[in-house]
Amino acid sequence: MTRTILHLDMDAFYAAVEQRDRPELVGRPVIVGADPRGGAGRGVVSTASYEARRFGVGSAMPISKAYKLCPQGVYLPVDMAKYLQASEQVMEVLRGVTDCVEPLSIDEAFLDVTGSRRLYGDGVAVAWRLKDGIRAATRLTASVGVASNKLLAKIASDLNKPDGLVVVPAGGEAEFLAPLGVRRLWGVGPKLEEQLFTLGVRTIGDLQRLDPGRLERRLGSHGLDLIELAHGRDERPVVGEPTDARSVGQEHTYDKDSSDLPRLRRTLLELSDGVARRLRAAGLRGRTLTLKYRDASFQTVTRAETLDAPTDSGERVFETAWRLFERLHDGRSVRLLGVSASHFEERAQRGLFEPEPAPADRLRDQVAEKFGAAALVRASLLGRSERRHPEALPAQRQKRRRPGS
Ligand code: TTP
Ligand code: MG
Repeated sequence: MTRTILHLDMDAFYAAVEQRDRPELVGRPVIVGADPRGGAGRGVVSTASYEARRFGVGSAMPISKAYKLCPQGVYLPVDMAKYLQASEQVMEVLRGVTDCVEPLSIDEAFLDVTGSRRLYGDGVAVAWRLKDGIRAATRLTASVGVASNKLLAKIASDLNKPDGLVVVPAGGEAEFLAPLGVRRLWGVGPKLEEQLFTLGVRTIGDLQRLDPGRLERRLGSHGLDLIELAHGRDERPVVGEPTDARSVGQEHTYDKDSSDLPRLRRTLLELSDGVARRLRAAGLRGRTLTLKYRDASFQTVTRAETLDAPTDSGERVFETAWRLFERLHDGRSVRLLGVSASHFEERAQRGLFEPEPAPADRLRDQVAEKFGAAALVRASLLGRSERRHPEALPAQRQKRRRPGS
């Protein structure tokens, strides 16, 4: 079956984040990297906005040279924490359409969306979904290439930057590549490009027409690989991130940092329920529960507690998460909360005298299975008006009985 591979790359990433956060910089040449010190600065350019690129400024250029080309530019230091946060949000959007996401750097990734077609439509539909999702989450633009393999997807994403979307029709790979320069191909740097020039090869089309034997004599087996690529043949798989089988977790990033205690508590309740539901679905119980807490200054702390008996109960997970939270929280604004469970035991090992899942948990699973997780919301997660109509609640929260109390 033809695969559908996407390559997504953010536009002028560091500079775009800076322009987003300082609207007065929109439309101006912005250069992120070292301090130019009036032309005497050391270090190199990390990236330049598209406005600055018109002056010839680009990544990896000495900052002194950039200053010569564009003295009127706005020069900014690298603010890594900010770019990492945006990167994390982008990758979260990508993981929303498939588990098969292979990040290549802070601002780009491959996705294999072959299996997402039924849910989200063809590659183009998924590409739009990602671009829109990224814009909504980060107010940044991304360029996407859609193709049948990695080589073509990556070339395509670069062809219509910024805010591009380029599709390579399946079966049209060689034709698509033919007019492009050989430097576009994987592994062709300035040296190899020079060697190919001496053979009269400038475009990928020239390479397609070259006698393979001749190229093999010149470049060895690498020559044959090159011809494969020139025809648009590339079987490399997208290597998804290993799903961490050692823990089951869920986290939530607030759109706006929050110090609203009832809201933070509701989030923890929701996360705890989600984690417990996933444990039960996998037939696992976790002995260690971990809380992840990130404040507005991007400081992240995790705190864990090991229980005397492993659990898959939403109540237990929440009790523990809340206890850990109360010990940490001092009224700061919170950016992200996460709950995870680890140190698993399989449910089959449930001891003779250990309790079955609480009836409320069992009912929650049945409803979630039938209507989706969102159908089932705890009373304390609902707003007032909803609470006045309890018939809308498929399951009522059971009064908590603490063991031993
Ligand atoms: P790129 O994706 O190569 O560049 P870009 O996103 O700035 O611009 P575009 O993709 O639209 O052409 O790199 C992503 C970020 O990585 C970039 O914003 C800054 C950083 N970077 C460096 O710090 N040094 C470098 O030499 C390069 C190439 C990138
Ligand atoms: Mg980029």
